[in-house]
Amino acid sequence: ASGCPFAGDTLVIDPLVRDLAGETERLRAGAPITRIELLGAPAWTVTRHAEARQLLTDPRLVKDINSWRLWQTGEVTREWPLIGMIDSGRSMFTVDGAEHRRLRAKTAQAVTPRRVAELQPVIEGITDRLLDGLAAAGADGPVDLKTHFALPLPLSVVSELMGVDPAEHPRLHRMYRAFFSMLTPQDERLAVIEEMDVVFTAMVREKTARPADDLTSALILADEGGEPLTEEEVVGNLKAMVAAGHETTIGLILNAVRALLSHPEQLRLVLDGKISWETVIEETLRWDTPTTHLLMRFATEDIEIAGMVIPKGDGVVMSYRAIGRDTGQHGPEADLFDITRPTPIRHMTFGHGPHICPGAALSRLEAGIALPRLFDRFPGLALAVPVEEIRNLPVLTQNDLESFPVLLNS
Ligand code: HEM
Ligand code: PLO
Repeated sequence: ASGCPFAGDTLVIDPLVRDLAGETERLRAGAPITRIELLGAPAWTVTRHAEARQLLTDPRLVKDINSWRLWQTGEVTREWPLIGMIDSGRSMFTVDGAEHRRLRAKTAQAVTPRRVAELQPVIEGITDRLLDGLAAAGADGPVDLKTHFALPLPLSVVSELMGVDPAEHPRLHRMYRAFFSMLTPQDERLAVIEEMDVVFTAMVREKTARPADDLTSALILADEGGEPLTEEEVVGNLKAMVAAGHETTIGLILNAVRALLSHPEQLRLVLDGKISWETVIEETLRWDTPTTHLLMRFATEDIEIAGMVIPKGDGVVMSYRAIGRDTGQHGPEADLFDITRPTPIRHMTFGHGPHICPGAALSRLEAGIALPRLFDRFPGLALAVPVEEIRNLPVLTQNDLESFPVLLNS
């Protein structure tokens, strides 16, 4: 009631994301491993680079929800609003060890930097088509860069990769919006989760009947050492790829545009060719991470770290936003956006260890095409509202902007 987000030493994470900057500051000011509360569920969060690096390769931390004490005791159930982030079916996102390698191998091979480079002409084509649409929509005034550019681009690219019919895009977008928003009533969210399973299972069955030249068909046909993936596993991987491909790269593109438009002297350096787009992308990834909090891992034993103990059965979150601004890793100016920083940018925004993001090369390629083409086409691009008015959606785990009004020819 006092408005103080701390209850004892527990930082209560605001599901409505009303003050992301303040929350990140409080996490950075706290211990490397901090006690948090996620919609009533207590957990730990990791806020520093070194500790995250260590824990992300610790086999005593696992993704299987059955290792969570609060799940075993029934204190957390399917009624908990964040349940879909954890109890999402069998896929590379929810298993560990040898099973994880089996589930992930085929996907990982398909998205190596070399393989995704083959998508370059496809991404360029999608980008240019979207820029035409953006120009038309923004001819006479402000236009939403999210709706017309940052959102459809990654969804179209991941759909091309996985073989998802573009006719499904409006429906997929509606489902993800409801899935991620913490304002969605839980019965509706559970219905949407069910609907996603129906939609993606139908897609997998269609590809099983008529394999095509896409990664979903390759996953169906894969023979992982004599043990092909089950239908549930293919559906799980497809769900993970589409959700992750759609939900994160939007943030990378919008956050880069936001950072540049609110640091015009740095934008100048980029447009004059003095600093590369690659540097812009890496600094954006570090400073304004698409993933705020990654849920969740569970301790299968007591784990001693940073002078404390994570008890067996407890849940552990990775607060990638705070991790990206760790002064221990990035220096005293870690909370400044600075593409001229003297030290190399070694961030952990794609994770680390066995679950490290398989889509990293793809999202870098997308942003590396989208950003220069956007500024090439609209050199006078400007925010249509003061930067403080660009707000986050009520999405606890993702750094998800409500909208992004711009003027194309200011
Ligand atoms: C996992 C970040 C784009 C697919 C992850 C993780 C992070 C991440 C932090 C989890 C690390 C952990 O376990 O703690 C990002 C960011 C992106 C991005 C910041 C864009 C800027 C993509 C794209 C795809 C993708 C484009 C698909 C095409 C996945 C999948 C996983 C994953 C399938 C689960 C991997 C596993 O658990 O083995 N990503 N990602 N991501 N990402 Fe990405
Ligand atoms: C989204 C709901 C799907 O049905 C299952 C799923 C798998 C992968 C998850 C994704 C969900 C949410 C967004 C995640 C993605 C992996 C990477 C991505 C967490 C739970 C990030 C980093 O935001």
